[in-house]
Amino acid sequence: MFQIGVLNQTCTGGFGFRKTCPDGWLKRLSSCYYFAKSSVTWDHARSICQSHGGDLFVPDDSTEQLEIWNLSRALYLPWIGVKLPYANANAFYTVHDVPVSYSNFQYPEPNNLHSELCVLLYEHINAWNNIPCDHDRDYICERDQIA
Ligand SMILES: [Ca+2]
Ligand SMILES: [Ca+2]
Repeated sequence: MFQIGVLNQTCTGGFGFRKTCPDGWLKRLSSCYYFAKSSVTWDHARSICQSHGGDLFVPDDSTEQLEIWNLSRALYLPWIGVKLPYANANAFYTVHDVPVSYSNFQYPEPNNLHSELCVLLYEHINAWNNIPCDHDRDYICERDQIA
């Protein structure tokens, strides 16, 4: 049930040295991204990304954050691969099981750390919000480019 993304791109490879992305994925920076207009829970979104060779999108720095946020604004509050490991934990973790090295919350977020464990992108500002993981939202996947 991988749904058609809001963005599409024909990836042109063929020169050997040039890395590319699978159909439907957008090549940007050093990754491939999939913008999914599909309202699902955080866990469900993650499993879909994983089943297609990636994981939920992890913004690693302000450059990646801004670029992908700008491209995602047709989505509804998309999930990203950042989560509190348990209620009231003292750090958010990426889906790669490391504490985030880059964070983009803006005051008063992150709030409600006992019940809002999963993170998404706002549409109207370039910032993160944490909300309950069982809400249905769109999502963004990220995967490695293909050699
Ligand atoms: Ca990334
Ligand atoms: Ca929040």
